[in-house]
Amino acid sequence: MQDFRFYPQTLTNREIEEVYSARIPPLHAQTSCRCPSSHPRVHPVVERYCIPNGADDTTNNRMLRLHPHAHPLNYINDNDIGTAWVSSVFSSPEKLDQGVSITIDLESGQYQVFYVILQFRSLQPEAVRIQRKTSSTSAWRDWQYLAKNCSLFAMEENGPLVNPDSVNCLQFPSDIPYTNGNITFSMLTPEPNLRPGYNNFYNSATLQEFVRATHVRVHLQGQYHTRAPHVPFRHRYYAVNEITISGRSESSLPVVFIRPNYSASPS
Ligand SMILES: [Ca+2]
Repeated sequence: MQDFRFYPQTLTNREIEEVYSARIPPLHAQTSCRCPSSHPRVHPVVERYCIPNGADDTTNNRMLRLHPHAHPLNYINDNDIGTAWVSSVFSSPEKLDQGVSITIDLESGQYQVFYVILQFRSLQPEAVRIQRKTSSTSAWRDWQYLAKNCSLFAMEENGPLVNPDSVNCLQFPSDIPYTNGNITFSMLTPEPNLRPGYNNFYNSATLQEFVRATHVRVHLQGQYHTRAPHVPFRHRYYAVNEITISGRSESSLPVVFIRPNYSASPS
């Protein structure tokens, strides 16, 4: 005999899983979903679009989830280079010098991180400070400084890396593009100085400790070009297409792209 039950309404996939497994699946909150009832499904690959139920991924019958001029923070990590987070416009060069911090929670615990890549749509900041935490309760530790003039941080340009966990300030190249530039911090090979022990990673406990992180914080300060006279203040904002953090958990060998949680202050 089968045990048949009838319900006046269709159960959702989530409810079916709860009934059969007695387990509540983890909830993934999407505060900016807003897919219309005609296109109720978030596109599985390009999350900025909604598509009808039953439609193939390749359908042209799709709608933007948000207004085309919306630039929410989750666009900074939606794996879509066509979307960007945009900060508010800074009212003065002084406010721009104070900058903005983007905090990244790697969520699933501690990772060995090998790259942090920032892809900008706007004019680039003149100074970037990258920090890490190795647990939710530990203090922030400096990881890398990058700047047009490292004197801003009272550091020398491209200073030597004496130890595997030394921190220096990398000077930005002179040919910074107006748009679509990117900043890459490579933990092991921060050119032009290679990190001591980079080619002997598994035998350097200090270096293995140096790449560990549960949280990453990126502080952007100042901006190229907008200090010049007659530049309209409305150009004083940051727009970031993607922040990519590449690393791996210590129990798994392949390098993965981490999909973390972000927050920004001030936005
Ligand atoms: Ca994006």
